[in-house]
Amino acid sequence: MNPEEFFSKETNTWCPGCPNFGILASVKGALAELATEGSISVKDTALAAGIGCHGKIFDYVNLNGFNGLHGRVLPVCLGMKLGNPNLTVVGFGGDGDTFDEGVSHFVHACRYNANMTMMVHVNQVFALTTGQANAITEKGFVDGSTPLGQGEKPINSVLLALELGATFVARGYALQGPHLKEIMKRAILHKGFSYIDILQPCIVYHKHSVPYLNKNTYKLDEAHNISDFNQAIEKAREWDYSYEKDAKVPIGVFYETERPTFESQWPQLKTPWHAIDRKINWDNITREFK
Ligand SMILES: Cc1ncc(C[n+]2csc(CCOP(=O)(O)OP(=O)(O)O)c2C)c(N)n1
Ligand code: SF4
Repeated sequence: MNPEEFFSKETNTWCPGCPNFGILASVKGALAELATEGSISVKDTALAAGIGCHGKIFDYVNLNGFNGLHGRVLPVCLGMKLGNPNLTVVGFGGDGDTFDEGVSHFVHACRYNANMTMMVHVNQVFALTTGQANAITEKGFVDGSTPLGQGEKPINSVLLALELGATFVARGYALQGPHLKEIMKRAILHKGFSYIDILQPCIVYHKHSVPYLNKNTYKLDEAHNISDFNQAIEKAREWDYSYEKDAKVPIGVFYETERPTFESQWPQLKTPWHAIDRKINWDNITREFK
């Protein structure tokens, strides 16, 4: 299958050169390769996205799904998964979307371990609303809403996912497309909740991160044992999402483990109730609203 089979006719309104284009190309490539290998069925793959620059990806990948409210990607993904556990479900969130408005959903998604993938575009600002500081913005960042500088330390989102019990935790870089595509494939194939922290520097409102990330990212290799939780924590602590020190920024898979998925523990889902052909009389149901 060719990645361009996911081409959509929607006009792309991302800024020219935005690293979101790298994420888009990687997603299309990953889905096309998984479909070609027979690991996923395109008709049984569903996307969800939040609101923000990242959320526009929903319009640019020609697949079924649901573009929900700001911060509510994960409840939408879980709803789709419980509605039809056979679906391959992939969510796209912004870092504001996921770690400000929707942070409680993230906490519980990591705990629940439903079999789905969450990809977060980490650009360290609320980009669509013109670059305000969010939960991953570094301390000291100055913009129109924080003229005296952001006062709080950023959340270390990889560390948070690990501590909360996500069973697949990785970080990719939008400007390292082929590497990101491989991470995406592994995340989608993982049985359980997969989290990918995608560094996606906004070249308008957070452009200082581009040279820093280009210089400081490095790929985790075989020396890193992905089944060793303590090693994963150690790697996650190498970079705290700030720019004061010349810290190394690991990208790749930090951790992968197995535990029962949320849906496998629901007795209601043992019979394929989602496939039951229910006899619904729409006239009766909707009569009072007519
Ligand atoms: C509940 C709610 N609060 C606020 C907004 C306004 N809003 C729309 S997009 C956005 C910023 C999105 O930032 P982020 O999630 O980091 O995504 P990015 O634009 O950076 O990709 C905000 C605050 C909204 N649409 N809904
Ligand atoms: S504002 Fe930033 S994140 Fe949004 S499209 Fe432009 S470069 Fe990309």
